Amino acid sequence: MNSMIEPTKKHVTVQIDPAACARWLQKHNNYLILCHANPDADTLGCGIGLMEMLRLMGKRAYCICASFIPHRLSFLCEERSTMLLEQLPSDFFWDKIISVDVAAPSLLGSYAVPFGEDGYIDLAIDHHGTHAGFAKQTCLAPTFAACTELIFDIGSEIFAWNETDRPIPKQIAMPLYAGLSTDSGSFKFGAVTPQTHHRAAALLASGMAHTAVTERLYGSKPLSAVMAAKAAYEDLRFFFDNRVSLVSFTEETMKRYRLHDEDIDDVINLIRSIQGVCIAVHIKPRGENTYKISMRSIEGYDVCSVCASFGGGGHPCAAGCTVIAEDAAQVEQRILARIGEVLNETEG
Ligand SMILES: [Mn+2]
Repeated sequence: MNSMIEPTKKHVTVQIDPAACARWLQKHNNYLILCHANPDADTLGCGIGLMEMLRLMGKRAYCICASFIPHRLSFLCEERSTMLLEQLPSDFFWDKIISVDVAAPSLLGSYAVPFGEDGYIDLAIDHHGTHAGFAKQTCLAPTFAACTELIFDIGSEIFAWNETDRPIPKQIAMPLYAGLSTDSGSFKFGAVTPQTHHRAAALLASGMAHTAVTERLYGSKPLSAVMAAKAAYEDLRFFFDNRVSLVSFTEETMKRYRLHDEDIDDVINLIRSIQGVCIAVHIKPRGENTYKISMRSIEGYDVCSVCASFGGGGHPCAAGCTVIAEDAAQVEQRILARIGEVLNETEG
C-alpha cells in the first residue's frame, strides 16, 4: 500500500439503523425529500411513501425530482409529470433534507448543484453497495432488493404496523410496493429473501389495489417503448460467443424513431433476457461526445466492476456509467475490452 495516495475525505458520515432513523424523523418538522434524476419506481416509491409517513406523523414533507416523471410512474405522484423545486408551496421551508435511493450526489441530476455538496443532505436512505457516504447520516441496507424495503422498516419502527389492528395505510403501502416489485425484478432477483416477501405480504395486507399497480408498471407499454424495442432489435449485436449482447443508440436513432430518454430504459432488460446472454450493454447518447452506458448481468457476472472502472457504479447485476469519447464505436470498444477481462476473471 502506498500511503501517499490516501483519499482525502471531506467529511465522515454517521451510519444509523432504521430505529435511529425513526427517532430522528420524530425530532424535526419540515422535511424535503430528494429522489434521483431519471426516476424509477424505487426512488419515487421511497420519496412518496416517506412523504406520506411524515405527513401522518403531523410533519410537513415534500418530495422533489430533477427529471420528468415517466407516464407509467406518474400514478405514484397524483399523475403529475414533474415534481420540481420551483413547484413547492411558497410557504414551505425545510429544515432537514433526505435523499432516497441515491447512491451518489451526481445522480441528483440538476439538483446535484444545490444539494449535492458533501454533508449538505442530512440523511441518505439507500440500498446501493456503492453508496458514496455523502450525507451527514446514512441508513444503508446494501443487501435489500429495493430501497422501499428500508422505508418500510423505518415505518414499522414508527407506527408498529400489524395486519390485524394497525394496517399500513394504502397511500403508503402502494408506493412502497411499486418500488419493491420493480427493484426486485418482480421478485425474481437474487437479492429477494424471505424478508422481502414478508414485507410484500404486509404491504398487500393494506388492501391496496396491487393489480392496478402492476398493470400500470408492466401491463401497458407506450408506443414509444415499442419503437425503442424495434430500434434495439435492429442494432442488436452479440460478442464473446453470444454471451454479451449490445445495443448502441445514436442521436440519429433517437430522432428516426422519435424516442425520448425515458422511452429507452427498458431496452437493457429486453436484451439481457436473451437465452445464453450473461452480460447486456446499452449505449445511449447524452449530448456531444457523451454516452450513458447501462449494463445488466446474470448472477455471478459483476457489471458493477465494469462500470466502476469508468467512474460509475450500481449493483453487481445492474450498473451504469457515463463515458466521454469521440464516438459510440470507441465507447463500444473500450467497454467490450473491459467486459472481456471480467468474463476471463469470472470463468477463469
Ligand atoms: Mn433502488
